[in-house]
Amino acid sequence: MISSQPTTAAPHVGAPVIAYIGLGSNLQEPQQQIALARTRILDHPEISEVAFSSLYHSPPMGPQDQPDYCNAVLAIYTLLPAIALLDFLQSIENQQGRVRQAQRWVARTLDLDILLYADQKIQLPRLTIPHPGMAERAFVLYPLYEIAPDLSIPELGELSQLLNHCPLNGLQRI
Ligand code: ROI
Repeated sequence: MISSQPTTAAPHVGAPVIAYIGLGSNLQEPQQQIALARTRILDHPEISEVAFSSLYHSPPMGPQDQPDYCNAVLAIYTLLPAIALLDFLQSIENQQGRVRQAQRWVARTLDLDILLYADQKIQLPRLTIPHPGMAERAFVLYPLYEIAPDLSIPELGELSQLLNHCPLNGLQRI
């Protein structure tokens, strides 16, 4: 029998969640890479901007034989599940010429990291949230504090407390 009723349920549409994205670049006009990435992220129909930090200049963490970085943090509202957000951010990294190398911690045109996704803890092969190592990274904590000073981070506690234990390590607001 042919039914006129739809046979599939409407997709579940959840409430938007807030997510924080760390942006970093140290190749090919880093400030422009960051600005372009912000525009591309906000072009997505299921993402809207909550806040964007200043740009920061930071010496490389890790191997020192690479240029200094430009860093920033973007807060968004999104309807995308965390993994779909990750896929989208990686597609932007690829569009902007990111070359994935076997060696870790090398120079890159663009790095987009999901730092926080709502107040969730996520442990998947491709994605760990909160972003591992964020508590030790001045180039993440200070821009994050600029746009969300009252933030409390799952497992890690108050952002303001984390800052107290994180030296600037040469970080400078541009
Ligand atoms: N160092 C700085 N200063 N900023 C970064 O965004 C950054 N990203 C990285 C490593 C190589 C760890 N160092 C960095 O992935």
